[in-house]
Amino acid sequence: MKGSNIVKIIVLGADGYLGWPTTLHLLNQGYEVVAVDNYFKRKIALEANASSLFECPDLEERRRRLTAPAKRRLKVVVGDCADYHFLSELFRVEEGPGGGVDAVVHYAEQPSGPFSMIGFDQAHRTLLNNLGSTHCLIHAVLEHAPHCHVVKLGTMGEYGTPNCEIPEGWLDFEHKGRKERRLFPREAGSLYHTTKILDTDLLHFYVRTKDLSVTDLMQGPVYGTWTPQLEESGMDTQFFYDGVFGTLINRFVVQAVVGHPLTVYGKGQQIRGYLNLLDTLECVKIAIENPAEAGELLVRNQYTEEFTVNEVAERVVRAASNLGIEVGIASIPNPRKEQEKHFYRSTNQSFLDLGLKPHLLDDAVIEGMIRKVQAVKDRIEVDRIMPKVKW
Ligand code: USQ
Repeated sequence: MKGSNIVKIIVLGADGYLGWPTTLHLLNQGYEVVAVDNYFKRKIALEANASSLFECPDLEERRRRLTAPAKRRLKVVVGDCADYHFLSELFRVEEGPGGGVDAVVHYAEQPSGPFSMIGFDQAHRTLLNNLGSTHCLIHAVLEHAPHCHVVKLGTMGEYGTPNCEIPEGWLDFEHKGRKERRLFPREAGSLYHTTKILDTDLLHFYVRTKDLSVTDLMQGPVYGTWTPQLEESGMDTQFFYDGVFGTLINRFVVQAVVGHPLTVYGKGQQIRGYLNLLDTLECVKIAIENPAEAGELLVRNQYTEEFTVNEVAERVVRAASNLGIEVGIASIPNPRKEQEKHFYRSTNQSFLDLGLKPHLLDDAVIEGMIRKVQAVKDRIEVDRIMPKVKW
């Protein structure tokens, strides 16, 4: 369904760092939202001796604390998206006779590269959960809501770091005198990132054979703690800083607050495309409101700025210093197998063309994050900072 006709959106993985702010953002836009989660991430975080820096009640409690009208338009369902009977029943009920599910946002995946590389058990659960939830979703949509637009969170890490420019999903090429268009070759750096490649292939197969409508979002590492709706609700989103679930900028901010030298892995010349949490929410909304056609796989690159790890470290050091915190930078042996010095060029033109106004990583943004983290400094467990998973 196009643009303003959209009414009901299901968010899978609504308990997470992105899922809850996305839910609030969509409610704020006037949509009805069905927020689904089985708290898998909370469970595996505990296994990995990690937990959110900010206290976060579960989804049912967060819904209870919301005020109308958002509360009225939010339904919370607890269940496992890799369980077909659960997901199929959810779509059957929500599709109902009176109104359909217009879009589903699929975040219900194990999101950590390091977790997926701990050992067989973690790798296998990542594979089963991520591919399982995507496969169940595809069939639940086909069975009960075939018109429903699937907005799937992928990762820029699917592309890896090729020695040529990364397009938005598709590569037009000529081989032995004939022209063809295929998905850009992908090569990931962890088992988790590889499951995202496999997800894309699975979705593409059902796009070709069953006319599924899919937008695959190639997202870079996200940073940030603040959205207007989080502030208004008086509740934070989950925020990790440990070596397994924490991502670069969020980790560096926490490290600065406790005066831990910023953990640059290896040479620190690894380049990634980063984005503010605020821009994730806006990109997902734009993707929902500009859906793929039936039988189309739309791929959009979702980041706003490219940095080396060293550049991020220097910015965090500077912002911390503005607040009177002096912190150093430590280059530590890279726990990951990844290219540390490489060519990197990509494009995020499709979201810019659709009106995205990026929130860039300036001193004020980092300072705001530092202040927010300072308020819960006592909760930071310093022994969670150094990376312990190696591959
Ligand atoms: N890095 C450091 N020091 C640290 C942490 C990370 O130098 O303390 C480096 C890493 O080696 C890597 C870069 O920073 O080169 C980014 O690492 P990250 O941990 O922030 O991001 P990554 O493991 O790639 O995964 C995160 C999310 C994942 C998402 C992905 C987008 O956990 O869910 O898919 O970002 S992307 O990186 O574009 O694939």
